[in-house]
Amino acid sequence: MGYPRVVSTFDDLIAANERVEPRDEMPDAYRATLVRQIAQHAHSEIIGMQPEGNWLTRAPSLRRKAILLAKVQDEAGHGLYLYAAAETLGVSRDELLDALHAGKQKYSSIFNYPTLTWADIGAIGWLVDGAAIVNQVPLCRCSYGPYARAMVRVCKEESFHQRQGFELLHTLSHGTEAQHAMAQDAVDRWWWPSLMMFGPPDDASTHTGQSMAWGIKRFSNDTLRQRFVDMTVPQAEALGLTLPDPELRWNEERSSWDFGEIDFTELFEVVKGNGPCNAQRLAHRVRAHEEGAWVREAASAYAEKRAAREVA
Ligand code: FAQ
Repeated sequence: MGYPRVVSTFDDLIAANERVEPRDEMPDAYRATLVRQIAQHAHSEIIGMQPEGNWLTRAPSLRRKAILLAKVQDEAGHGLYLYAAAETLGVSRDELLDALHAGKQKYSSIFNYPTLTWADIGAIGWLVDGAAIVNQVPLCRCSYGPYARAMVRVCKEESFHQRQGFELLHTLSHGTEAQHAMAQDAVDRWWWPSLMMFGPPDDASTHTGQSMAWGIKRFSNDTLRQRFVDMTVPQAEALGLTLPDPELRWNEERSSWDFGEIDFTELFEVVKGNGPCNAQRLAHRVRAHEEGAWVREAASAYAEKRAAREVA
């Protein structure tokens, strides 16, 4: 930071709402919580390339293909910023990837659903990136410096992604009857899983209390979920699409939208590995990693050669 800090112990930094930096002392549990959350977040970004990657070769125009390619590349970049942020906590990228591949670390439930039609690409941009923004904007103020700074850039790119999803769905929704139906079907399938991205309800969330006390999370899962619903309902109207919840109602008293009950057993099943695509996503990820071994070896050999040349 550009100014000298007047407080230095971990508790002082948290109480003063200052950033904790990699060389600061921090409790083991704080470090472990951050590694868990940042690793899960990084894994989500790279596993999240698969559902959309599925449509790269079948995008309906060159313009749409170029946009989708750029978006999928952005997700890879987000993964890299996040692995780099996790590495400042003393874990290596190899360790984190091994944990993902062995099923010991999680990634977001949302990426275990299939992308059945082109409209799913719009629904992911609009709903999944929309939910990601609501969840991640407060993380730009997370107490851990490297995570917070990574989030600033990620959020800028996510907001671009969300708008491309909205624009894609808007085009379909105002196209032919079949295109409108395809857009509606995608929204019907992605709405509830998007609400589940925010995690279990507050009374079943294991980490929220401690994470909020440490300034890692700034809002609870339910607060952010409600914020997402409030933001999305008017957008659905602008799109000319219906959200698949007959209980959605404006609540004057709360100045918020009431919504129907979420089937959290589905979230817990998907998180346990029983979603529609869990096995496929992980197997693909492991295969891609193994097939990329030669690239990592070549990059290391090149780096060694350059370092030796510099010494000489
Ligand atoms: N999926 O006590 P809590 C993206 C787990 S956006 C899987 O409430 P916490 C962009 C949780 O880990 C998606 N697991 O946990 C993109 C914990 O398990 P553990 C990624 C879930 O951490 C768009 C247990 O349940 N975003 O990638 C989920 O306080 C398009 C108890 O839950 C982030 O990761 C779930 N949905 O709150 C990319 C954001 N929910 O570890 C490509 C950062 C909960 O004890 C294409 N993460 N669990 O075994 C967070 O904000 C938090 O970690 C929450 C969960 C809010 C996700």
